[in-house]
Order: sequence, then C-alpha cells, then structure tokens
Amino acid sequence: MTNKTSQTSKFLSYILRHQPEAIGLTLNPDGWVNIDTLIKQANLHGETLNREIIDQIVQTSDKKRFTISENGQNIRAAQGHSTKQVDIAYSEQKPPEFLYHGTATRFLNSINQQGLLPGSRHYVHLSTDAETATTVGARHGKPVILQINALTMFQAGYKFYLADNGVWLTQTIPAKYFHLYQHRNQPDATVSDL
Ligand code: HQG
Repeated sequence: MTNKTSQTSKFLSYILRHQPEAIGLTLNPDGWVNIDTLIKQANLHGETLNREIIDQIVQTSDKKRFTISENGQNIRAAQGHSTKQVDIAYSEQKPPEFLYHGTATRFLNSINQQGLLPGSRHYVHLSTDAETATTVGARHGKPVILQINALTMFQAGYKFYLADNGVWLTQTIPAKYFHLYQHRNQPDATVSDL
C-alpha cells in the first residue's frame, strides 16, 4: 500500500466505523453507505476520494476491512464499529474450540478483574489464530495473547458472530473463560506479566 492509500484507508475506517457525521454521512443500521454519496461527501470535506482508490483499498486491504455490496453500489466496514448509527445484524455462529485475543501486558490486571470488555467498540474482537492476535496486541504495547474457551462459552449460551472478514465477535468474556497463551513467537509474554 502506498502512503496515500494507507492514509485513505485510515480515513475510511474513521468514517465507516466511528464518525460518519464528520463528513455529513448517515450509515444504515447494517453499516452500508452508497459509494457515490461517500465520495461526494468526502470530497466536499477536502478528502480526495474516487472509486478507483476505494476499489484499490478494498482489494489490497490485508485484513479485508471493507466490504462492497453485491450490486457494487455500497460499502461498509466489516467490523470494528463504535458509531451508534450502526448495529449490524451479524449471523450467529458456532465458534471453534479456541479463539484468541491479543492485548497489551499493561491491560492484564484490569482484564483479569473485569473480563474482556468491548471498550468503545460494539464487540470484543477475536481471531482464529495466535499470530493475528499478536499483531493486534502489539498496537497497544507489549503484546500478550489470551486463549478463549470459545466453544465452552457458546455451550453456556454466549453468542458469537463472524464478520465478513473472518474476525470473530462477542459481547464480553468473563475471566473464567480465558487464560494466558504462551505463543512460540512470544517468549516474553509469561505468566509473570500478570
Ligand atoms: C482492551 C483492529 C482494560 C483490549 C484490530 C484492547 C482488531 C481492556 C483494548 C480491531 C479490557 C481495546 C479491534 C478491560 C479489553 N480492561 N482493557 N477490562 N477489556 N481491553 O482497539 O481488540 O486494524 O478497541 O484487550 O486488528 O485491539 O483497525 O480493540 O487491547 O480487529 O482494522 O482494550 O481493530 O483492526 O482496543 O482491536 P481496541 P482491539 P484494524
């Protein structure tokens, strides 16, 4: 990704997940917005945007952050929302036995006391592999991985959802359903970090 596409991708994340009103946009409850309207509003607010840039970002996004509707006319962020405009009707799914959450060591005390909470977003974000969780955790500091007993939670009645891009979502995770996971690429993340 060039600097320009990376900067525009961040702009799209900001608008489609957090602050659509910043450029006078309203998203529908499933997060969709008409692409022509998005382009028009972005340009009105000084952000260079066109269909070519959008298609390039959608196609090259490492995490498939954005989804274009089947008719090609609308776009949404696959997950990660904090805006109250959106409440995506994700389909409930049975999760695999384990899912992973990457966080930073500095949050562990609080996480162990309160469980995993969504913070400003709508859901706690989980991945099927520990590598992805490591990258997510490193955004916040020294990464540490929590292994979630997802299937046990599901069997206890907790709901899990799968976003368009393969990210798993759930509302909250009580501390009894996760433990520190020692990943082979994370020799520093030890129980002593607790
Ligand atoms: C932590 C990115 C204290 C939580 C990623 C996390 C993901 C607590 C932070 C997606 C806590 C919230 C989401 C508690 C949770 N006490 N801290 N009780 N419970 N936390 O950014 O999961 O690259 O909102 O562990 O890849 O890091 O933007 O969530 O560290 O998919 O596309 O509070 O965003 O995607 O941070 O990341 P975030 P996240 P993009």
